Amino acid sequence: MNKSFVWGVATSSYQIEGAAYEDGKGLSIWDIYCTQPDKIFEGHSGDIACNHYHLYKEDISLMKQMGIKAYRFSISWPRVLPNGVGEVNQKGLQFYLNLVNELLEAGIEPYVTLFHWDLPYELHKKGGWLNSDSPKWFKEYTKVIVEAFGDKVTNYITFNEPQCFIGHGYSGGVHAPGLKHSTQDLLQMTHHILLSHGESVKTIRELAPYAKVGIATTALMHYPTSNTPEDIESARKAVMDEIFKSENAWPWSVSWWGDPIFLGKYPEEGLKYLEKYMPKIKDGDMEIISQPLDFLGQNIYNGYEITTSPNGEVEIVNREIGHGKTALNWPITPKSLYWGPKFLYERYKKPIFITENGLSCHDVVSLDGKVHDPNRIDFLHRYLKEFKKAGEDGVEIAGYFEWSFMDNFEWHSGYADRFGIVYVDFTTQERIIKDSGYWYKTVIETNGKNL
Ligand code: IFM
Repeated sequence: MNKSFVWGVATSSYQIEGAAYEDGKGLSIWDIYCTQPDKIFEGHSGDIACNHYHLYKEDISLMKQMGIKAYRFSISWPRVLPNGVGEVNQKGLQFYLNLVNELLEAGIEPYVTLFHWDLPYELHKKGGWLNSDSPKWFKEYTKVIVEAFGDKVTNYITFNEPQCFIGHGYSGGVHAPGLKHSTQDLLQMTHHILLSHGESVKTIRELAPYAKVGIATTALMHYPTSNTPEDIESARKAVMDEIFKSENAWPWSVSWWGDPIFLGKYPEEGLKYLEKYMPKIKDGDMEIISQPLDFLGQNIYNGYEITTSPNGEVEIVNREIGHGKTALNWPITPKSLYWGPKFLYERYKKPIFITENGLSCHDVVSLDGKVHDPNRIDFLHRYLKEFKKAGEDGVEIAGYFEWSFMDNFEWHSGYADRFGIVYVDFTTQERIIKDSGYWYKTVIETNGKNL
């Protein structure tokens, strides 16, 4: 990896902070959703989570011990603005200032994600992303944060995985706020979110011209079965275009979000199917949305192997019998970390950060008091090798944020799934660095030479 390659870990506010009802924090849609019966595994919630709100100093000290250079965390919008707009909750804001100060003191660079799904409930009541004021709300929130941080924070990510909070939260109904909207509504929300992103970027540029700004998108990252030009083209199409053919799958597409942002237009392949449901796009909207960015953050977990059928069609290859899976039954497909960045770099020509990658394992504390997670080490090693290779083959790879720093609240699976490289005992809040955490330390120390 080159010298400036950023080695980090990632988390998000609702998944780790806890203190859901403390110090003047307002409610988020996740606070409300978790109180509803049968939504979350065994009725879990993020009320306490990893109690990071109170234990952040200890957590940062662990990061330092592990040699971590950068920490990607998100801000709970309602902790800072309990009503989403208007009066600022100074205690909430102070928490993030303390966090940033502590990180800087430890020599760890903060990467701030502005939105990782915990929308203020008060804004939800006003229609949330369907409300045409939502870009103004997000702009105001961005301003509060960027003014407070000043030059202490030089890296911002506007949204985390719009695919997922729209796809699960407003289309599939399995994440907060648990709704199933029509395609028209979903496309309207999408447009407002894209405008919110653009307004936020403009605000960051005005107030913090020194800052680097990006977004973190996600998608299945498919890879070709062979290196023939046909198979590579089929895999590229499978990532960028084919998804529009499956009904209701479009929110999960990377190009539906990436093209407006990086190319200033919705993708033609998608419009073929969605044009008839599209909201009105006002003059100037696409300019706001396509503010130049410094990088693309991509969260990558897996994809399908793709081949080309005899008549030239894109074809998914069945997974081999007994293929590797994570504890969440997600397939293990390291090549996604080679081809995903490659396809994205070719299309958008921006340095790529992997803003999330990792897995859930059945981790336990062994008799020796340690947490042995060889499967996670093997997974990370295989994926990182592929990402490194993408860099060697010409992709500008800027950094890698392992998901996640510590075990946390995995949305509708509650605490049943453990994604951390640090183990959390959710009864005592004790933390134990897993074997993978020690392994990651050696990767960072050698700047990836040992991969
Ligand atoms: O935990 C989530 C995270 O919040 C968003 N990306 C995927 C992770 C694992 O499911």
